[in-house]
Order: sequence, then structure tokens, then C-alpha cells
Amino acid sequence: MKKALITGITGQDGSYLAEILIQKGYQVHGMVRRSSSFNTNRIDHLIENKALKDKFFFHHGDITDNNSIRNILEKSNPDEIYNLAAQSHVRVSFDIPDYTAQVDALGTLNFLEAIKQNNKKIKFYQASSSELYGKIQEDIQNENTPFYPRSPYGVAKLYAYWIIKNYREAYNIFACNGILFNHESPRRGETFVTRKISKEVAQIKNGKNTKIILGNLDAKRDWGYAPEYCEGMWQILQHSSPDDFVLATGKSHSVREFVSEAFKIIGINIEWIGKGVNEKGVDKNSKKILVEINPKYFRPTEVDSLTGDYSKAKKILGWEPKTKFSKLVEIMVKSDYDLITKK
Ligand code: NAP
Ligand code: G4F
Repeated sequence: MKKALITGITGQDGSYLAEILIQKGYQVHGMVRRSSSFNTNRIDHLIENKALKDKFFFHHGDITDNNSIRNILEKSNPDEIYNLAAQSHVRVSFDIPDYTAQVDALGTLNFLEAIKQNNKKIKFYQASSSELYGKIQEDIQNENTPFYPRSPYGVAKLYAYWIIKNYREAYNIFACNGILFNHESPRRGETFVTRKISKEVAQIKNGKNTKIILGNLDAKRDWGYAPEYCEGMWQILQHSSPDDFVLATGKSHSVREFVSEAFKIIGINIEWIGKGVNEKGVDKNSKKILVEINPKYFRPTEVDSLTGDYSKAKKILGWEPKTKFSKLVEIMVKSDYDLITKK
């Protein structure tokens, strides 16, 4: 039985990847950070499932702590490691740049060193990001597009990207970068813009909220559906040689479009009035103001627009995104509405 170690298993992607790998017959080990409050809600169904008692294990650890990495490698003896752990919030990385670098940059190095010193046969997947492209140098970004990160998060992930390449070339380690564009789901963290919108639109529908307050509505992202991207992570490690791949949909939409689409799901048409920080989203029928801007959500340097070219992944891995933008928004809003009404 193949064994995989997933860091960041309590996060959006880690939880989907764990399900996918268990389904494929792997024994899955997850690294979980100790927290003063519960942080395993996305994987509780796996922890509590008695049928998985020989298939799913979790270990406390932290990717900044070399002793915990060594211990987990000894206990789990993995064939594959998926390094998904990160301080993953771009806006927050401006407030805690040093911590972000410790986790997102040096945490990756810690694993590569452990592999180099203990078992160079382990395959390693690194969660690289479209944030590397930042201030974009080409309209559509692929594996050859120059990088220009625009946040401490992006810069830390750039270090991780290059150290993966370096250890691959220097020590012949099977280490790969998945350069993933934004991918979302009902399990997305609630402070990322898509989930913030889907959750608050559902609350408005249910009478539990009256308004959504957002930052930059002009930002454009290439949004895909997370479970499909996690399948792609696995495919990247199954390729015959280690390589780097972009996973994306090839289509981008603005935050404003996401908001309009989300309100459509609950039967509200939004009209946008005003400019700049005074722009408002208004219900066409009732004329109620439903969306406003607060500059506190702006970033010191913004990534204006991202659109990925996934043709290499399609050609070499046979990977393709399936879920379209409008379906993704529908999945998220309906899930949040179900969550609220179940409470
Ligand atoms: P997420 O939901 O924020 O999950 C991050 C995970 O990392 C959580 O399990 C978190 O644990 C864990 N973590 C944070 N710091 C850690 C540390 N020092 N040691 C061990 N674990 C730690 O992120 P995601 O959306 O699933 O993304 C997964 C990875 O892909 C991240 O590296 C992210 O930067 C990258 N990425 C994401 C996207 C996207 O659109 N989602 C796109 C490109 C790249 P807690 O639960 O304890 O906080
Ligand atoms: O949802 P976001 O916070 O995601 P962002 O910054 O694109 O980062 C995510 O995707 C990256 C891949 O490109 C990952 F590497 C990273 O880990 C993370 O998963 O913001 C998206 C856009 C930004 O331009 C932001 O300025 O939405 C804009 N935005 C507008 N109002 C907002 C808000 N973002 C947040 N979080 N909250 C707002 O109220």
C-alpha cells in the first residue's frame, strides 16, 4: 500500500486530497498543528470513520519545527509528500511577513533537507501559487512566464518554488511545483473573497445579514473548483519525471462579477452605481444597498489580474478543469445556504 504524508491536511486542499488518496488506496498521514480551539472540522469525518483506522492517521507537528518533521517521517515512512501547509492569506502576509517567510519559504526547505538526508526516493509536491506572477508580465501566464510577486506571501512562495527546482537539479530529488491558480469550494476559508461572498449572500437570503463590505472589486482571478485541482496534485507526482505544472481554468472574472453571480443564485439582480470607494451594489428591484467598499480590505500592492494557461498539464497529464465559473458560484452559495438553514 502506498503511503502519503499531507501537510496542511486541516485546510481546504488537504482535506480534499486526503479523501482522494484514501479513495485511491493510499494510507494517508496528516500533519496537524496543535491549536487551542478545534481545527480539524474539515477532516473529522475521516478521523471518526472506524473503517479508516488503518488508512488514516494524523500526527501533531509544524513545518517550521525540524524535530516534528523528522518524527513524522519516521512514523509515516511516506512514498509521497504533499506540502500544502502555509500561511496562505495574502493580505495577512503584509502584517506578518517574517512568520509567513518562516512557514511558506523555510518550511519547504526543512522538508527538502529531511528528504535529502533520510530518503531521496520520496516524491515531493510543493503548493506553488499563481501569486508568483503578481504584477503580470504576460496576459496569460504559463510555466515560462517571468514571476513578479507582489506580497510577502508571493515572495516566500517564490523562494519555495526555486528551492524545489534547486534540490531537484542538485540532488536528483523528485520534487515538483504545482503552480495553482485560485481554487475554491464550500470548504474555502471564510476570509477569502469567494467564501466571504457566498457565506454573506446566503446570510442575506436568510435575513441574518444586510450588507457585504468588500475591498477591491476590480481584481480579476482565474477561479476553479478545488477538488479537481487536488486530483491534479496527485497526477503531477505520478508523472514519470519531476516537473512543474500550471493548473488553471484559462478564464478570469472580477470580484464584482463574482458578487453579481452569487446574488443571482438567490434571485437578486445587482446594479452597480458610483465610482471608486463610493461604488455600491444595489438590488435593482428594492433599491436596497447590498454591497459597499471599505478600503481596509485593500492591499499595499495588489495583484490586478490572473489568467492561467493549463495546456502543459492537459497535454502531459491529461488534466483539465471541469467546473465552470457560474457552477462554482452556485455550489458555494447553495452550500452556505444549506449550512445556515441546518443550524
Ligand atoms: P488553507 O485552507 O489556508 O490551509 C492551510 C493549511 O496549512 C492548514 O491546514 C493550516 O493549519 C496549515 N498550516 C499553516 N501553517 C502551518 C505550519 N506552520 N505547520 C503546519 N501546518 C500549517 O489553504 P488551502 O487553500 O488549502 O491551500 C493549500 C496550499 O496551496 C497552501 O500552501 C496555499 O498557499 C497554496 N495555494 C492555494 C491556492 C488556493 O487558491 N486555494 C492557490 C495556490 C496555492 P491550521 O488549520 O491549523 O491553520
Ligand atoms: O480571495 P483572496 O484573498 O485570494 P488571493 O489573494 O487571490 O489569494 C488566494 O489565491 C492564491 C492563488 O493565486 C493563493 F496562493 C493564496 O494562498 C490564496 O488562496 O483575494 C482575491 C482578490 C484580491 O485581489 C483581493 O484584493 O479579492 C480581492 N478582495 C476584494 N475584497 C478581497 C476582498 N479579498 C479578501 N480576502 N477579502 C475581501 O473583502
